Amino acid sequence: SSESVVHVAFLPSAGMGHLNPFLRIATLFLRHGCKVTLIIPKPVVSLAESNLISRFCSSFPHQVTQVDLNLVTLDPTTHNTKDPFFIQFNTIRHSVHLLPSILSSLSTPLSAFIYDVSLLSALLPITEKLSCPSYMVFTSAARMLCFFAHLHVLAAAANPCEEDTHPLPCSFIGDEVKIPGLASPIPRSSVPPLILQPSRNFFQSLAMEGSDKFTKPDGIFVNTFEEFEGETLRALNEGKVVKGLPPVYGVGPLIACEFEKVDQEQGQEGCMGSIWEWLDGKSEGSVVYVCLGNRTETRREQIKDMALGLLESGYSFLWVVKLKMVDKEEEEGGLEDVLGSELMNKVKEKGVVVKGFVDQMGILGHPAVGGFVNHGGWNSIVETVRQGVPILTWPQHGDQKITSEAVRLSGVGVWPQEWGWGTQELVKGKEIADRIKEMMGNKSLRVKVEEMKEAARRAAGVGGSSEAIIQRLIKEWKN
Ligand code: BUP
Repeated sequence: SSESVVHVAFLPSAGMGHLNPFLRIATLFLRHGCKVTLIIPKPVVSLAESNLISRFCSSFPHQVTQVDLNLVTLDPTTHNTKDPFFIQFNTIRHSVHLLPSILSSLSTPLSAFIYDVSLLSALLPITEKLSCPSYMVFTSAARMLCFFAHLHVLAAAANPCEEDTHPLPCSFIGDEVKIPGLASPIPRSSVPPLILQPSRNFFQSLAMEGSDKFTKPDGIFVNTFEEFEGETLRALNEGKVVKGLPPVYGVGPLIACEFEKVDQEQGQEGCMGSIWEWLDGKSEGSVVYVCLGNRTETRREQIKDMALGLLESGYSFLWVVKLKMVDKEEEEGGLEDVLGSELMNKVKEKGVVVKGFVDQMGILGHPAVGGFVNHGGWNSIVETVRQGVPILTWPQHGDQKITSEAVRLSGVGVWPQEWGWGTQELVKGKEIADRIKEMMGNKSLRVKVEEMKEAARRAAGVGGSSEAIIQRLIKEWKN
């Protein structure tokens, strides 16, 4: 009945790039009075994630219930990956048999179940038996969704009578991948390197196993919006990319919520106070913000040229450096060891270097910030668009070239394609300086970015496209 409470359960996977959009979507439902059960696979990989989960739960004490999914222990040799976040995906996939009893013990019946894309094929036997609809969150660009959903079509076309329905993807991806409904094809060089790797790995299996199952959820949430990825969203929703896809809901731009604000005095996040002070002293649009993601460690060989490039650009900079993939392992004093004291002193004169987790949305919203050098992490891209800051993308791995294509196609940033993958090729300081100057000084780019910022503000605002989708779903679930 219309009186009943709408109760939504969320099951995220691992990494801030997955957790952030999840909690932000959950918040959209909370704002409309829904009750939320957050199922957390335990133990959690990074400190940033566990901090965020606690802040989320304590911000909505009456609406959110946290339930633990205690992960099974797997033989480490079975993972087929060394990436701690992928190991977590795999472990969650092997623990989903514990879900039905968790879900059936919830005190109010579920209206909807929302889960992470990395769990799709493992969860199907369970979601098919649920008495409520289930939805998938796709944590990258709509363009990337097209690529994944189309993969199995390519594989089938290349191997019509093949017994093996998951042949090695590299054998059927040619010079470019043409996706029906999209004007520009995806070049082979943009395909995630793990997909093209000749030996079977975890990411490949995940992609191939999931690809033909994108039709199964009752809907797919994506952090994007009409003005940003309109052609792509239309192609998906008009059945051009793959027949039988459920509605693809562009609920973006997803932006940082109140609960994400970190206590400035606390732990590794305590650096924010001095960052605000430093930024406040800089003139409008004069600072380059650099952050190559939360889960990519920058190679030591690249760090030095990065420092040289930033110094040569002449701009002040705020540089978030990651020397370790998982923040719990980050050690003291690492950067000075890499740069040496002379270069380190120059860096300190012109910029601020941070190792911890920063309030990225806040930084992007500070008037002093005039450009963002980013790895192409999709959440970061959308946040940057919302804050109206020009982007220079430097893809490191995974989906980041395809997201960089989306950046370029929408006109909100530059992508020096010749730089290749950051985890494979080194870029010289001079190159970095030139491209930073190009981004910071480009007037027409700034105009485009302003337009997109306005569109993003409307999409996320009262009466915008994002709210309309949430309201429509809540209404559907009540009937
Ligand atoms: Br680092 C960092 N503060 O210091 P992406 C990240 N973030 O708020 P990912 C901070 O984490 P992959 C920091 O705003 C974004 O919402 C950032 O997600 C936030 O990339 C999120 O941008 C990071 O999608 O890599 O997770 O680094 O794309 O490989 O998952």
